[in-house]
Amino acid sequence: MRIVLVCLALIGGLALPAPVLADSNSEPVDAFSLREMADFSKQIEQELASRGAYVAMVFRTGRDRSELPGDIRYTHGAFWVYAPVPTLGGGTQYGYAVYNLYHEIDPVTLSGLYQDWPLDFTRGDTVGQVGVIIPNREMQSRILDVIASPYFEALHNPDYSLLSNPADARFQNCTEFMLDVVSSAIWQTASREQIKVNIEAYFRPTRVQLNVFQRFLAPLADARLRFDDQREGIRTATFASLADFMLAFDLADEDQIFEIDAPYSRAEDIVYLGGEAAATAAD
Ligand SMILES: [Ca+2]
Repeated sequence: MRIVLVCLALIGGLALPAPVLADSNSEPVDAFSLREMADFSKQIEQELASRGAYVAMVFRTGRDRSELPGDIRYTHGAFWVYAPVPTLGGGTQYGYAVYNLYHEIDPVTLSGLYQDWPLDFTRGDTVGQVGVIIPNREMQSRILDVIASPYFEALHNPDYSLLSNPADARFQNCTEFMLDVVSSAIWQTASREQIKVNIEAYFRPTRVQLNVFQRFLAPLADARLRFDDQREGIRTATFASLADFMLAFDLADEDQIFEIDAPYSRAEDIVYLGGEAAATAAD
């Protein structure tokens, strides 16, 4: 989730504090016209519906990828849930509601859970591309149960860090929250302590390289970068590491992990799986 967006600017250039844009918060970026973004949100909904998805994990980037470290492609992720949606005429129709963890604007080191809509999601996209993981039927059902239960809020830790370590309970970001929800669905527990133990054992995080200088300066430039929870190197959860995890444990099929391009997409044509996975596998 936008986890990685702002950090990238810091990590890549690190010369200047980056302006806080479109990461894991609810502020729109509006990089494209409202019509284009509305059409793209519909395109995503139609693709999910055509695949019969009741629950999908969708990712966007609020920053240009050249500003993101390594192979990180997305800065925000959220659950899209197929549900009855109120219409202006007072009726209902089926569509997707989006369940997000967003960091607050002030202070940026705290987060909240917010439900909004597909257009809010695409208004935070700067590239015209989203990443999607559609869990298998059993996992969709289990994730839906967690979202609809008190577990969902119990799994939220409002202490926010952009590059939170997914195996450490101290901080959380949007992607880690999604991993925690998936973990709760797998192991049928709301105990964050137990979930962190299991993530340490079974989840291979994405490694982010920062030199000593960057590691010292980055938190001064961006309060959302907190490294107290990191030990050797920096580990975080990303679209790619979540996708690898879902595949490795048969929680999603390979053809249900994909990207969707808007007609106006600026995304480079590269294969997303493999880079982070390979780097992760190498350690
Ligand atoms: Ca954490």
